Amino acid sequence: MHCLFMTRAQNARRIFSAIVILIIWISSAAKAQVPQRVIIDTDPGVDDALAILLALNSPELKIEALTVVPGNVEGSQGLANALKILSLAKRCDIPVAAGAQHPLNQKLITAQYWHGRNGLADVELPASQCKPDSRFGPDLIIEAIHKYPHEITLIPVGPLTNIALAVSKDPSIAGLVKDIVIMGGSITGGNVNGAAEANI
Ligand SMILES: [Ca+2]
Repeated sequence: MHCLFMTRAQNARRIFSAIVILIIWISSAAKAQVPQRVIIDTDPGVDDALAILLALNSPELKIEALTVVPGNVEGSQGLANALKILSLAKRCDIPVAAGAQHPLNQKLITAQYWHGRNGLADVELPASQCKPDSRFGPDLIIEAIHKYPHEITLIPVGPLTNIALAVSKDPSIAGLVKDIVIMGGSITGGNVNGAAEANI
């Protein structure tokens, strides 16, 4: 989640950071001959939308699923956005699953003030041809990690609620996941207060 006091400069840095993190990771993944299996856990969000489109166009990655978490927008809006993004890219073959509908221990604070009412800068994408997967996002994460042990890299680019739920339900996945690449934290100060970053 973003805070109400995040400046445009902070948000620009955040978007830039998201893209840089993915580019650095994709660059390392590119050294591998086989596309890396990834699950993107997301709260789209303009920045996440760009990150998803970048990942979709990266032959180094095989996106096994998108799982949606509330953050920049509510879960239902995030799910609609994720579906529209995949539909736009003609990738309805990738499962998209709704996850948690609220944070575990606090009230949801969204960021439509920055990302627009629909979370995508109020750009109206065409209606989605993709349908949501019926599974609960954290269950899908657990299922995929057991299906491909030591092969799945998790890429949470929103609050970590779905990851927390998945690990709580099945702690064994912690030893079976290949890697986790998080957009969160900061080395220069927070965007919620002087020290705290929203996703963390
Ligand atoms: Ca995000």
